[in-house]
Amino acid sequence: MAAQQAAGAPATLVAGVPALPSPRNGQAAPQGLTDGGLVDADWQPVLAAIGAASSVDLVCHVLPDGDALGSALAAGIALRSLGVEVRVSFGDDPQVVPASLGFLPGQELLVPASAVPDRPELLITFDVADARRLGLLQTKAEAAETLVVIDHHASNGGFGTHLLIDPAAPATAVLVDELLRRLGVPLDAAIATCLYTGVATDTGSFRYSATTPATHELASRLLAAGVRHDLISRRLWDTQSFGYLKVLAAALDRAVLDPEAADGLGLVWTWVPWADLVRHGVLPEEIEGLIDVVRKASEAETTLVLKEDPDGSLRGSSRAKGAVNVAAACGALGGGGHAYAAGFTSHDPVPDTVARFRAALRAG
Ligand SMILES: [Mn+2]
Repeated sequence: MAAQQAAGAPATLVAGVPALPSPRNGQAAPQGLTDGGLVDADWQPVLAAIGAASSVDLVCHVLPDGDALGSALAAGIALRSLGVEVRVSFGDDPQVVPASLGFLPGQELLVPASAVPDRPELLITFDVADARRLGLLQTKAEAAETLVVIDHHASNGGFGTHLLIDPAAPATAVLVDELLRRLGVPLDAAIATCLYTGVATDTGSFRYSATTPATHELASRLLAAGVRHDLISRRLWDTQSFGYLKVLAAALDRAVLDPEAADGLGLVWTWVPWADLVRHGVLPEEIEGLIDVVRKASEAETTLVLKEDPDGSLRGSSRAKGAVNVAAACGALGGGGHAYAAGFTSHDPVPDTVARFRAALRAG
């Protein structure tokens, strides 16, 4: 769900929530199949490309969350079952699967970015809103003969040869479910675990507004396929190191409430210095959910958490509750994402970054 952009991102590439490059052809969605509006004509060339490929590379964004990695692994397990040679990868070095996602099946398919061919025959990206979010794999993806983009970020400007982008979908995993249905691959417990992790992650356990009856219908099918939703939930949301609690405590102590930001709707913000992570032995991916505590403040429509990286740059994550579009504000700072969850990278000091974010909120 986090949508931080690659370091050094120019401010012009992602501008708010642009119109999509027409993946829908103006036709109605098949009733009950998906949350959104992709139609047969969107899927057909992708199914044909998969059918014709001798190997497929499945890639998600750097610092993967449950939707990104769950989607890529689900597709990997499914394509493997069809006898397709598959590699799953993401462009971090070192490539580290977050501890909270350690239970995901299919990780034997993971290869380092260096093992992805320089010019892949068919490469599919999952949950990647912007080619720069491919990290080390950006160049290889852009050199692919066929580059399929499967995503649900409204800010996705479309960077592939085939776009399966549906901003109405609550998770990329929902689109992968549709892909597998069209490929004729039945849900098994392993695939369902990956997809459930994606949907549960991006809907905040089916709480966020993008959750629809179709989302619950999918959850029903996933549970019927053997998903242990109780264990997944505990791993995703209810398991943290003691060090994390100390980092959280410091971040909450540092939090500032600005009731006048965003047209008087209020902003709560805080930051996490890299030194806090070092001191308490906490990895950067462990604090991705910290914002969910900060954003509970009833006085604030908007939440901003700045997380310092070792090089001093700040990864900004922002959330809104419905009245403010943080994708637009983060877009103004060179990032992007969803209206209610977006991010950016800043190379300015904390006070300057907060001031720029505040100004972007005010500009709407
Ligand atoms: Mn997602």
